Amino acid sequence: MNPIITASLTGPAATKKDNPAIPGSPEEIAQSAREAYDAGAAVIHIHLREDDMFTADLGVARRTVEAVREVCPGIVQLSTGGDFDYEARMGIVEARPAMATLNPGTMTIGDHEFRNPPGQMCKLAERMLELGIKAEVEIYDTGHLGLTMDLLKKELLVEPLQVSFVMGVKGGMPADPRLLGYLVAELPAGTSWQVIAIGKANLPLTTIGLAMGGNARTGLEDTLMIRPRVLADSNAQLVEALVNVARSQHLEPAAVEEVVERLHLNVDLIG
Ligand code: KMH
Ligand code: ZN
Repeated sequence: MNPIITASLTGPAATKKDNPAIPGSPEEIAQSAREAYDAGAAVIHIHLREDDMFTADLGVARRTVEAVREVCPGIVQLSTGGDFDYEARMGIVEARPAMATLNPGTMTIGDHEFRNPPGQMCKLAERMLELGIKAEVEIYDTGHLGLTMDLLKKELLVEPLQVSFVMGVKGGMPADPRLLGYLVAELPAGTSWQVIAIGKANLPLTTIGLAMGGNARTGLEDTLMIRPRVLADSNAQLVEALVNVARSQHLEPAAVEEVVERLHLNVDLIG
């Protein structure tokens, strides 16, 4: 099956000081989204930015979704993660992206607490269902799989599941490919999955994920470097490198229409 390529344009942590190519406003995000789409990404994963600052402001979310849709046919996926209170994070989905992330477990990330209280997380899942927004579940550790299955049993998630295995975040599971055998085998049949590997693990782990039949993600959220000690000069450059890895395995990036069909996305929320 053709892999779904996601471009993670901004992220919750790095700024232009870390890599000047990180987009810092809705307009820059839209431009970078278009370039990443042209390089082969079908899904555009976005953490909001305004004036180079992180934000969970709903107005900015709306402007970002609109700006991206204007110039880029890719599928907008807004992050509901980041270091904001949970209410603000929940509010982001009111901008009605076609997809949004859902983080099922509270954990330590680096030196901060990433709070995803079960009650509020269920409310967010419920609201996303009401709005017809497809959830991408972010699994940072093996225990998050069980929490995901609980959401499925409660009918707060619908199949096919869209899942990311986040590897290499301090506080989550390591970027160790041995874990993937277990994780993938535990997924319900028909689940669409990818590896999100952070830092220098990005290229090797996404390569392994592709070889195992997964989708793949890259972007300045996941790695600032195109190769050791060399900053990536754009999100598109990272996507292009990943697409080359896919093509070396005789895999072509899935087109937007195919992703819409495979993930049962709400066509009213596609730009
Ligand atoms: N930042 C990544 C480690 C989200 O945005 O909700 C995981 C991620 C999840 O992208
Ligand atoms: Zn993210």
